[in-house]
Formats: sequence, C-alpha cells, structure tokens
Amino acid sequence: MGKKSSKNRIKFSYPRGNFPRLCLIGNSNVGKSSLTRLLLSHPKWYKSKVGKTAGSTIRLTIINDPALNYHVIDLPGFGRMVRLDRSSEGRVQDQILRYIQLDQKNIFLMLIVISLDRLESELEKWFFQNQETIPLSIELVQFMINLNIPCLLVLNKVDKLNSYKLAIVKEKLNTALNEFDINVNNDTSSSQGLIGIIETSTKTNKGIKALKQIINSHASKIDLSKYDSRNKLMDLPPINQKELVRKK
Ligand SMILES: Nc1nc2c(ncn2[C@@H]2O[C@H](COP(=O)(O)OP(=O)(O)OP(=O)(O)O)[C@@H](O)[C@H]2O)c(=O)[nH]1
Ligand SMILES: [Mg+2]
Repeated sequence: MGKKSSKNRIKFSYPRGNFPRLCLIGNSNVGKSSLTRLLLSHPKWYKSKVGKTAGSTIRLTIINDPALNYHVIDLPGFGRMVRLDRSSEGRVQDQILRYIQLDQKNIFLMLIVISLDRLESELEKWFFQNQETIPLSIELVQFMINLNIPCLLVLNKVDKLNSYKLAIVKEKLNTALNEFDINVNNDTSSSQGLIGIIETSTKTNKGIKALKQIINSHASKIDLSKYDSRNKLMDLPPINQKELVRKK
C-alpha cells in the first residue's frame, strides 16, 4: 500500500449513543491492543489486532463483548504510525482527542498505557533537555483530569526490566508526576483523577488479574438504566467525522 493512498483511506468512526466505555490510550506499540485482548471474555477474538510495528491500530475499535456491561475502545497509538504519512498521523491524533472530549461522559475509566522500556528515555528527554517537551504520558493524565475522566497508568512490558531498573524508572515517574502537580490517588476504586499506577505484562500476565479487578470494581458501579440499551445501539452504525461536523 502506497503511503499517499493510505491518506484518503482513513475513516475515523466514533461510537454512537450512550453506553459505558472503557478506553485504552497511549503511544504506538506500547501494548494497548495486547492488553485489550486480555480484558475480553474470549481473547482469541482479538488476536489479529496486535502488531509488530508501531501504528498497527489506525482506527478506533469498538469492542462490544456481550459478557461485559461496557464497550472496550482500543484507540490508535500516538506517535509514529508506519502505515500512515505524517499529516495523517496528526489527524488521527486530533481525532482521538476529539473523540474523548465528545464521549467524556460515557468513559468510566481510561487506561493510559505506557511501555516501561521506553518510559525512561521519555522522562530523561524531559529531565535533561530543556524541559520543554512534556512527556506524553503526563500530558494525557492532565487531559483526562481536566475532563474529569478517572484514569489509571498502566506500565506495560514490565517483563523487559529487572527489579533494579524498574525501581529507578518508577522513581523518575514519581518525580515527574510531582513536578507537574499530579496527585496519585492511591484508592483505585476512586472515580476521580489519577486513581493509581499498575505494572503489567501481556507476555507473563503479571498484573493482568489486578488490572481486571480494578476495572471490575468500576464497572460494577455502573447504573445501566442511565444508558441506551445495547440492542438499540446495535442498530446504529458508528458515526464518522463528517457526520459530526454536519450535525453541529
Ligand atoms: N515484552 C513484551 N512485549 C509486549 C507486551 N505487550 C505487548 N507487547 C508487544 O508489543 C508489540 C505491540 O503490541 P500492540 O498490542 O500491537 O501495541 P499497540 O499499543 O496496540 O500498538 P499500536 O496499535 O501500533 O498503537 C507487539 O509485538 C506485542 O507482542 C508485554 O507486556 N511485554
Ligand atoms: Mg493497537
């Protein structure tokens, strides 16, 4: 597929109607789709979405798992997307943020996924350069806090670090969070702000059970009577960007 032709092919569809949604966001290649799989009742359904290169997921993917009382939204990654040219990349990123703003009331929990093997260099860039580049993870946390969407930092690929290195990276992360006045609310059942930080690996399954427990504790508080019925939503196609613009 030529890079130019891919530009015209992206259609960013938003989910329609009001239904509780769990979202995964973060840089490209950090393991969002891999984690999404493990959160579903049948992980095999979603196997093909995991990619070896950055930018595997170029569309917002709505997963309607009948075993869950919410949709799971696997978002494309920020950063380099090998299947798209630079301007399309930027457009996808704007659309991701726009989606979150539009669907803010339905998103009961946002998982901000970070790859532990890349976090240190991301933070170091900020520490040692001019501190002008806000680390993406920090920016995303701030974005969610401003929109009142509870978020959880998921430090994925923990299998790639030894415990010594892990301690160093976590220390740096805490320093950065402090520096930006971001409070970690260590009560993961809280529905406000950054509710916690969790380490996971989709390779060893470390932390996956704990992650599911946190999600379940939030999902169990959802009052479905306040939302559209799943059946009604099934009849509706997703809305695409053009339609939204027309509606305004
Ligand atoms: N070592 C290790 N590799 C992982 C882990 N989770 C995911 N990966 C690998 O990381 C690569 C990217 O995984 P994806 O799940 O496609 O990442 P993504 O965040 O959805 O990527 P985009 O869709 O491109 O934004 C794949 O090769 C995965 O096998 C993990 O916990 N540990
Ligand atoms: Mg993906």
